[in-house]
Amino acid sequence: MQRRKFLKKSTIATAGLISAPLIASYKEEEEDPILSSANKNIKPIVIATWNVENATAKAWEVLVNGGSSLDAVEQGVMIEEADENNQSVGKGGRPDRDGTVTLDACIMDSEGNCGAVLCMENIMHPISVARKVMEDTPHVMLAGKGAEKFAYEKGFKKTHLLTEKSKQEWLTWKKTSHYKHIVNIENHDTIGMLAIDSKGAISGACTTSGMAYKIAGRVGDSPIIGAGLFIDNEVGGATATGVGEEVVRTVGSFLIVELMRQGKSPQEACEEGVRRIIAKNKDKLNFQIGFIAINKKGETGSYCIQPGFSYRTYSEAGHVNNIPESYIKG
Ligand code: SD4
Repeated sequence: MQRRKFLKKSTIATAGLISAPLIASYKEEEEDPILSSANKNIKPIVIATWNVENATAKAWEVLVNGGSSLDAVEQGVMIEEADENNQSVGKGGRPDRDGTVTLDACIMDSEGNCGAVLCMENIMHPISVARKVMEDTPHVMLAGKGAEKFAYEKGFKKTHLLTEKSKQEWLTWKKTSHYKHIVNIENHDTIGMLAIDSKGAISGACTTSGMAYKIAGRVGDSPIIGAGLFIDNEVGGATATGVGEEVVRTVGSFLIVELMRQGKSPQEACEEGVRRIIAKNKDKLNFQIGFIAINKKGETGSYCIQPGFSYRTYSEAGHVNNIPESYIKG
């Protein structure tokens, strides 16, 4: 059996790119009974916070070509990191209150391996540096100058991350220097992405420039394994966007995966995750949190505090921008 051919066949079929009779004849020729019975219920899927159409399209392209979920989530979020118009991620991200862009990211694979970079300057693709931390070091997290130095050692190029647009907005902000959350405008475009590949492996990635005009050195939930992202291949995965301090306080993504382990659906688990945050903030719900989750079966769920959050899914069912229910109704 040529493993490569089997993967190609199954991904073409799941993408709905060839007709049923053609799939049948393809199967007769090449099907491996052991592999196919193990894989027949696996439906590749990618899910990401916010309406990041290009990012999910890239991840899906990796999946339908037989690529791993780890490659899919890395290459998917890299699209947003390189997009200067996304002012919450990578190049073009909004700076801290001193005018410096610092990036946070983490990645986790189906084996429970993980890597993260925190508060790193001058590197456009923190997710790829996080992957190098995971794969090439005995550590999980590198921060600040150490992370940047490590990136250069691995061949990453120095890039000026502050664009003119983000600089001008920061200069305007500096006139008042008033730091407060503005729901859905404050930079809630952190990209958290989860994917299942044709082998059933679940991986996730999360990348951000953090809260705009934060105190220099501040790190939120996004690069913290368990808070901004968590994967357990026996159960599923979850990732978050929103005010990171609140997600850290409840270890939100780990909580959601554990709730799914206890039998909750991804939707029920996301709702409970949001409720835990609400319980700690009864009188001051003036911020946004959005969770997305996926289970082993490829079922998805999402819930948020405020209206305004959306998430993308790409599977054999299509490429969809979804509007989840919110705790506070619009
Ligand atoms: C953080 N969770 O640093 C991130 C912010 C965010 O879109 O979601 N930005 O707290």
